[in-house]
Amino acid sequence: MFTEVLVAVVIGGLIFFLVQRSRSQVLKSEDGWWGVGAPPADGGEDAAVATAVRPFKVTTSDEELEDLHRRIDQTRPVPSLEDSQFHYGFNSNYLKEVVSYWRHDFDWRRQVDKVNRYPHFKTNIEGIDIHFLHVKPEKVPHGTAAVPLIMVHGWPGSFYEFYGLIPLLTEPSNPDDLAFEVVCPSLPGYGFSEAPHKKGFDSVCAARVFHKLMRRLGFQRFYAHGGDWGWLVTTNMAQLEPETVKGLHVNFAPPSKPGLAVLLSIMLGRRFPKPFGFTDADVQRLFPPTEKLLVESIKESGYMHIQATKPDTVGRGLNDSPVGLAAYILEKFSTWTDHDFRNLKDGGLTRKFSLDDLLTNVMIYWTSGCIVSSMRFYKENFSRGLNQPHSKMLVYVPTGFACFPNELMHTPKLWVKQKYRQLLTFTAMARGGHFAAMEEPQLMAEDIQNFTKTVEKKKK
Ligand SMILES: *[C@@H]1O[C@H](CO)[C@@H](O)[C@H](O)[C@H]1NC(C)=O
Ligand SMILES: CC(=O)N[C@H]1CO[C@H](CO)[C@@H](O)[C@@H]1O
Repeated sequence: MFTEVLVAVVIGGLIFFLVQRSRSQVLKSEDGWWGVGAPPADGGEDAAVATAVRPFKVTTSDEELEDLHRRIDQTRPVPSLEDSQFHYGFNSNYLKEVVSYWRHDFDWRRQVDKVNRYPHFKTNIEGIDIHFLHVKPEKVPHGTAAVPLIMVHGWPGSFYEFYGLIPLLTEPSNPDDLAFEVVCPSLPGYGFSEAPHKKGFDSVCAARVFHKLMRRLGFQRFYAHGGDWGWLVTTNMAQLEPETVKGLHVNFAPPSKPGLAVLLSIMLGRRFPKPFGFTDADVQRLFPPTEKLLVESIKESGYMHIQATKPDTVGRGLNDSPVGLAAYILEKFSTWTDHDFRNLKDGGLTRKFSLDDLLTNVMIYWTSGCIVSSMRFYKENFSRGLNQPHSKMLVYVPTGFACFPNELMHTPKLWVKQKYRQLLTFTAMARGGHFAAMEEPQLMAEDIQNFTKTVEKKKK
């Protein structure tokens, strides 16, 4: 009897110790330098100059537009196969229509004005210029303060994906809603953020750089939102400084290191959905016929293999050809919004987005010449293997998950909870795909409101 009690006490103590230890685990990272050459010696440059936050505006010129038009005019069309729709990639016949719109109707100067609607800035961190938007609410409800929120995009998106969402958060129409103060950076190597000049800039580096950005702007604690790579970067932010991130809201979360519960649910969940909390929709989405699952993932992951291995080769072609670049980027906006769009002649592109918005995102890649550096982020992430400290580490920051039905990889609540141990809200959304912030800004804004209110209430 005594030994049993002793054993129980020892085991209990051990579990308590392990749980406590993991809860206080913080991801470690060391400062980096991504500028050209060696970092400046101490006292070289004036620190105030080096860390200044400078206003920035997107600009264009006649030369830029003439160059673009010349290259578009010289494209060499390829007839698409009969009845191939979007199954062989971006349909060439439809591409002709998109490009004709781009060449003759799309007004980049007008779009530049729209992009400049919000205040842009740049500041140098770890040797590279980081571009970001900083949007403050015009008024905050009496007796409250604006809620700081960083929003991080992914590939092949940009800060522009958030243009529909930002005003809903900064100027909410419902008087009971919180007013957010939004910081929206470009990932290094994306859009107007400078590309790292050295190897090794991964999601943890991006997370560290964005923490430095938020500190420089004077935020002690803030919320974070992300999808696609933005999911991993904001997750790493929560792991680096759990005290600083008040709440984490994501709409993408593929399991990085499936634990026992996830593995069991994969093996048994189809026959016994209840114990795993699987809904009918979960079962349908998680367990298509095995062959279909395999074929689908091979069909749709080729881009990832290229970008994670030889981004600089194919990237050069895209950087020289606006038409090639548009096809490469916009194919994703079609298929990742709805896989069934591959059956349509026009890829369903304008069912959810306007050509003006889609081409503005393409122009951000084109004018900044960032496609190669944007693709390299895959290489830095995958070449060092999947078993990184951050993929094993759990997240204890309050988390909200928006589960969109057409997301690339479906993650049921159980799976999200395995990683995010304080999952406060999990919303099964009525509609929307991978670019949810751009496709369904209203739903996303509502969910961010609901989640943030839940966190704020809990604190009181
Ligand atoms: C947010 O909360 C409100 C009130 O509880 C609810 O009606 C609405 O459906 C929620 N919206 C989302 C997107 O979660
Ligand atoms: C080096 C690195 O950070 N690798 C990560 C890339 O992303 C996956 C998740 O998609 C992680 O599991 C890896 O650890």
